[in-house]
Amino acid sequence: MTSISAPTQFPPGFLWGGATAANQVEGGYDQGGKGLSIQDVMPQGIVGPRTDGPTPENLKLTGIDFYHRYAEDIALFAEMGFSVYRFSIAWSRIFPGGDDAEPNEEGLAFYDRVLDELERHGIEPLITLSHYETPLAIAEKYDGWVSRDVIALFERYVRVVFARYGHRVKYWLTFNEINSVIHAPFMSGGINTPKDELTPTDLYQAIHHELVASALATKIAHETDPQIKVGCMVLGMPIYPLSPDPNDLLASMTADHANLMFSDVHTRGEYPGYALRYFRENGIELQITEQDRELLAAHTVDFVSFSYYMSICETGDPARRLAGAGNIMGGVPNPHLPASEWGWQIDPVGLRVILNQFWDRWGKPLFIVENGLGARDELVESADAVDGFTVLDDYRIDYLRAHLQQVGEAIADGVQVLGYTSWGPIDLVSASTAQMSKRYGFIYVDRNDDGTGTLARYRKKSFHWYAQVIATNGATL
Ligand code: BGP
Repeated sequence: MTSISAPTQFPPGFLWGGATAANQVEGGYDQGGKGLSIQDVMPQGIVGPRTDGPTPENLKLTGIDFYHRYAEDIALFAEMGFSVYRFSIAWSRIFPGGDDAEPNEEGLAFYDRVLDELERHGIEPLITLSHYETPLAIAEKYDGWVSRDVIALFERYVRVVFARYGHRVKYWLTFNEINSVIHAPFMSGGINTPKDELTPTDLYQAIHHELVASALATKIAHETDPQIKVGCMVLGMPIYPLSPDPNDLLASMTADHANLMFSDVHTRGEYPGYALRYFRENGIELQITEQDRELLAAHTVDFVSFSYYMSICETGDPARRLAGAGNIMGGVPNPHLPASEWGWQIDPVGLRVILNQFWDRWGKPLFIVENGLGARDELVESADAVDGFTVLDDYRIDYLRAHLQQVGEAIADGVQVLGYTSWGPIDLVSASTAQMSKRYGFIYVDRNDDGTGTLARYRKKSFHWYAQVIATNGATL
């Protein structure tokens, strides 16, 4: 008999680690035969306009030089005891022009080396096929996912990737935060048409193409090896009603539907009724073929993964619907929660809530593949530190501990959670601001917003804390 007050146990084999994206760490934007990706023309992140070509102030062009320092960085992850590392393959390293007839061998060889290094340290890879880094040529020639042709181009890429790595990588994600395309069509969907000129039909047609491509990738993965597990990846964020007014609840439910639709299709294989109603009432007429329907129905995902940073509120009262500062998803600020410097409201309990909701709704294993606190860090000299310098980031430890405790609570609620990869275990270039100063890492990287810095790595206080959490499988939380 187990005691009711027994401390939460993370299950044996729970995967602990961290997550990055190629465009935010690799650099080497023009090396190894890589073509340009949309990130190479986004020097100001999602807030600013794109440029015609790469410009020197774009920090992503050089990133944190993971392209050359991957072995050193993976060794540091291993030192923390990572059992999983989530990273993305830059599509434009494999198909530099987007629609090339043949893949770029140098690009493929780079990820062979990364996988070799992970294998040496016994770290399980978790690969994102597309993390906000559509080849620029696909954005410019095809308007990104608006064009049905992009499904075939993605298929070409995915077939090459599974043929090459499918035998050694068990966990895969298709599109990073697929639902974010609603808010950031260029970054998320490679859609070149400016957001305010994009018709709702084109936007949802692009979404439909991504959903079909995701099902196709799942099919190819399972054909490659039935042991492979494929997950969808959504930006997870509880949307609370601002008050008990039923109209606020209705507004939050409706806003939530816009996000839930993506995993509903991924897990159930068809569009839910509320989505069909939304299409009807907004004059959205989608081209959906019989083959599309069959693919969606037959190739649902094995698990659902999501990022979790914050929650927001919604209200049915337009006068109270203010924009959330620095929050790409909009919404109304919650008066009960503190916020990070960038306006992201900190809500550990919301993570337990969303884990329960997702588990109840889909009954699929869940994987938290991003979570963390973006903060400004100060590197200080320390005689005790192995590197001579460190960051005393108790604020980050507090944030992560509070969130992980809620993961433990959700596990105690009966939710099946496969693992947890914190976002940016090593400082990297921020997606929203395109700067270095919004840091998430356990490892500090000496690089500044103006591009200066030695790129040297330093263990922060949180590095040792996370190592301890992993070593005890969460018992020290
Ligand atoms: C998610 C993205 C990541 C990452 C993270 C933190 O939306 O999947 O790529 O960057 O958010 O965001 P930011 O870097 O803007 O703080």
